[in-house]
Amino acid sequence: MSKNKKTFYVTTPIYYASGTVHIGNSYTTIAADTMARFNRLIGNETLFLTGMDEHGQKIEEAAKKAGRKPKPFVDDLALEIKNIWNNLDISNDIFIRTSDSEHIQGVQKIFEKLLEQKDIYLDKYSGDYCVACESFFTKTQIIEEGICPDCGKKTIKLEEETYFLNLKKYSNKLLKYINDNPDFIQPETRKNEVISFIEQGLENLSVSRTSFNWGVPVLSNPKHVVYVWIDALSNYITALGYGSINNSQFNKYWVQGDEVVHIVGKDILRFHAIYWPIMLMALNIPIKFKLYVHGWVLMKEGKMSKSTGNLVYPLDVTKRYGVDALRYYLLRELPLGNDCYFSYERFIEKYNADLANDLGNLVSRTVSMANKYLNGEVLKTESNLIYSKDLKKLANEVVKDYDNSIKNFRIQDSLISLWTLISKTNKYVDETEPWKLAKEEKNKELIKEVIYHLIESIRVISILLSSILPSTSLKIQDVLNLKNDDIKYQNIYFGFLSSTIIKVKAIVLFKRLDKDEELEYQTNKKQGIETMKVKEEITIDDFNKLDFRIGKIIKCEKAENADKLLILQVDINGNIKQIVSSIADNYETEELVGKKIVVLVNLKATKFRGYLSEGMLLAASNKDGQLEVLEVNKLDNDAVVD
Ligand code: ME8
Repeated sequence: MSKNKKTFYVTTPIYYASGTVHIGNSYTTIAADTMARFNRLIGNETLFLTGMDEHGQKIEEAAKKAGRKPKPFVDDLALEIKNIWNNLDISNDIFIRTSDSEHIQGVQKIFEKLLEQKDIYLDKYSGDYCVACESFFTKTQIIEEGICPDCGKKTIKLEEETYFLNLKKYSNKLLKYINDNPDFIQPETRKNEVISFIEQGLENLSVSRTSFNWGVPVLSNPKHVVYVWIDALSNYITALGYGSINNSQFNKYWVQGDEVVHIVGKDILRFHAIYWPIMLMALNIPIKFKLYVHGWVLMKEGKMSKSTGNLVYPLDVTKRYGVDALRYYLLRELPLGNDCYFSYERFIEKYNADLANDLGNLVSRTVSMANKYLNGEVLKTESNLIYSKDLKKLANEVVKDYDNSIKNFRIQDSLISLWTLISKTNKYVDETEPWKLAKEEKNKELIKEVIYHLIESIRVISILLSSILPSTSLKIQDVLNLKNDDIKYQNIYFGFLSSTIIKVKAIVLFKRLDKDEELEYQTNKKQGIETMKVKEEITIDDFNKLDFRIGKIIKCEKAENADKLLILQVDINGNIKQIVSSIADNYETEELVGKKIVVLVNLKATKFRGYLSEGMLLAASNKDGQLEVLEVNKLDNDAVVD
């Protein structure tokens, strides 16, 4: 069968199920999502894998600390993390969990195969182990006795019967592979680190544990569980069906696939650049993948990590500033090969400068000018003005640059390049000064040209934005009323758009933030003080106008034509009032009868779905949609509220 589409398989590391994810881990996932979206956009058959690393001593201990058994503990976390990725617009195709039965079977097959061919053998291990990194250390690697050289936490002494994977046997073959494939590990500095690590001499790796049992049992010797990194690394192929009956995805995306990309942080370089390719060599599977290694998101106190507690959680940021603001910050700030810092101060500065001012302002002023000068109707024109020619030229160059950078995982560079087009387009407005042109009838054609060039540039920008800020891109494309063909990558070249009619009169993509106010909010939040957002102030006279009474519910029934509505008969000191309230999701009818509640009785009567409502009951609700009516327990229904 002939293939006409290139395949692209991209993975994130699978995250430890020891706690929820922070913005550091979110970077890895957002970066992988960006790669996946871009490859889909350019027409590659794309598969995007992420998931959770659920076995091992670290997770067993975390569950124990939470007073729970490991499986329900990781089940809950899996739901939570899937929900977070969903919120961050992560477009993964597969979410693997190492507790999935297909994965477990795959790992067991891998282990037995390596055992059978004697790449794995049984012996004794004695040495240091870091539970936090789930990592063994040889004497030469330990710098300070009892301390993990990677994370600085205490190591434990292990003495166990264990299986070993023969790394030494493959070390020269791996070195040769790395040298023959210069783009296997990127950036270069990481590659050099790996080479020097191998050149110092590899020790064979302990690949099973007997002192706990939360893991994949070794099939032929179940008192051993497979070492968590062997279990975890295998996910990249078990997720494709390796080791199960249906391995068509494995053949398509791996064996015969065109491009396989693993994105990982620098802390897990060794596992991916040494253990994993050696496992593949031993299994006689082509190495196939490229490894992109990124740096860390640091806080001023150091690396953000689950164990130090200096964490920023993604939803805390996105709830206040939007998903695309977080995606933008992380992708824009973390260069390939280096670290970056996160602070709300910098975040707000970048938000205001790049999103609200540059991008937001460009779209909003263009939309309003298109409406004002052309009634929203935009038609293709020639590029007569020198400024128009320049803009067109730059747009086409940026597309090439962007494409080249993102394909090589230089996402920061691709954003920098895209923003040069955004700035240039803003400059184009200043250069052409449409408001001046509009003063004279003779400039009518020029105005048309300027607006067309602005819209066309924004169309190109929106296509490139779709991999990094998917929802902003969609918003722009919707407002510009772009058709399917207008947003295809093959049509990205400047001048493709033939016509459009802008849908709205005005649009604000990113509301400008008041930096001081936001920093105060974040400081208070850190100290546990939530700043209350209150409605417009009222006076005591305003308040006195409201007539609240206590009423006893004497009858309650469901509305016939509206699922959410309940019709209540409320006795207020002998007067019966009918109140219609949308609380049917929260209460059974009989549950409410007899309750004494607070009712606003002087609200103008109105009808809901044909039912007259002569007031309003008071209730409290939370953000999850839970709702509770306010009750009075001691006083009778002749009491007044004041
Ligand atoms: O390592 N900045 O899982 P994990 C940037 N289960 N990236 C960060 C970061 C930070 N502050 N902190 C963590 C594991 N990361 C294993 C992977 S794969 C077969 C098994 C990144 O939850 C980290 O570099 O500790 C890594 O890429 C990812 O989050 C997963 O971290």
